[in-house]
Amino acid sequence: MRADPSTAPLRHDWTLAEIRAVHDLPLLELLHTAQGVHRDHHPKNQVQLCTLLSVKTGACTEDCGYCSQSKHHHTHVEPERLMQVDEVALAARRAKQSGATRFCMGAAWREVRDGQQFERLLDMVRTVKAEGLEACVTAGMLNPDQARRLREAGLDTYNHNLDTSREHYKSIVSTRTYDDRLRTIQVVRDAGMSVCSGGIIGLGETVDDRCRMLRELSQQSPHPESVPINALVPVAGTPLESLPMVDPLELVRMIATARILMPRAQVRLSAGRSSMNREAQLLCLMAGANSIFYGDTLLTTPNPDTSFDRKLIADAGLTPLEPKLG
Ligand code: SAM
Ligand code: DTB
Ligand code: SF4
Repeated sequence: MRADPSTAPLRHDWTLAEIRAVHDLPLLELLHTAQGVHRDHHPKNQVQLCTLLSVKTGACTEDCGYCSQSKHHHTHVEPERLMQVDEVALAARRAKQSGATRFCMGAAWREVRDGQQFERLLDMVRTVKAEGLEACVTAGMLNPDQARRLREAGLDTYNHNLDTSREHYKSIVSTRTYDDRLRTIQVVRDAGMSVCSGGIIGLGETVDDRCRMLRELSQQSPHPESVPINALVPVAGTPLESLPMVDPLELVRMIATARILMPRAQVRLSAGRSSMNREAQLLCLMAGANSIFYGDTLLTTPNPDTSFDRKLIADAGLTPLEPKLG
């Protein structure tokens, strides 16, 4: 009799060569394997709708080469102060009415600082939780006390991406280190929140860099509960503005490999859908993606509009994950 795959032990010791071998499988073979793992661990034909809101936009002191919100780059983004809690409450209510079950708030900070703004962020978390939504925040580095207070406010998940391999990271960001990222992820884990950590492809990295990033994530024990895979949205005025668009099939490979390495994680098809056709997006879902961002903008860049996504979901016979009652 076949052992129950959903309770089988997970691996944390994938080698680079093994990951690369999975990643480079013939595409149909890779898709078949990834879809098998997906069905063993997740409901079939389901997609979670997540809403993103930039609660504090721009003027970030970090110099992430891809980001529209760094004060080191001159982009279309006009800095905005931290939003008011009632504005966030309204956005969360709308998100829930439109069918989203997860609400992700982004703040363009290098790190969270104690004080009035942090108190307001905690209130935002309480408001989102009061709507019965999963709540996720991404706001830069955290110390253990801040992580504990976010957890106590009801925060489910903190997002902090590794973005790329340790080796390539230095060419993308100079104002913080890979170890800074790993430290915050550990602080989130120690506070008892779920970890959302993934990366971006299309930053001029090699395929080995992509596989190294997946090795880094899959070595964590437990695996991150949530793994967002972004394709670079090139933003005019950033150092990476002229990089070529990612071939959507490379995103499919990345999602499939993440699915196989981290069978229970929620793998999230994140930035980059605006430049992909429906068929490529469906291949990403076939490869094991659990969710999409739903709403006309991501943080500062466009996302497919909701009518496009509703039609995609209907035509593919997908079921959005049900909002919790109450
Ligand atoms: N300041 C916080 C931090 O450092 O984690 C959070 C905000 S940041 C906008 C969240 C993530 O969005 C980044 O780690 C990156 O992976 C992704 N991201 C940002 N700009 C992007 C772009 N132009 N294209 C694709 N992904 C992007
Ligand atoms: C993640 O990995 N992707 C989301 C979320 N986490 C916060 C953000 C994507 C941002 C895309 C660029 C923008 O809109 O500014
Ligand atoms: Fe700041 Fe986050 Fe953008 Fe980096 S990715 S510049 S830390 S907002």
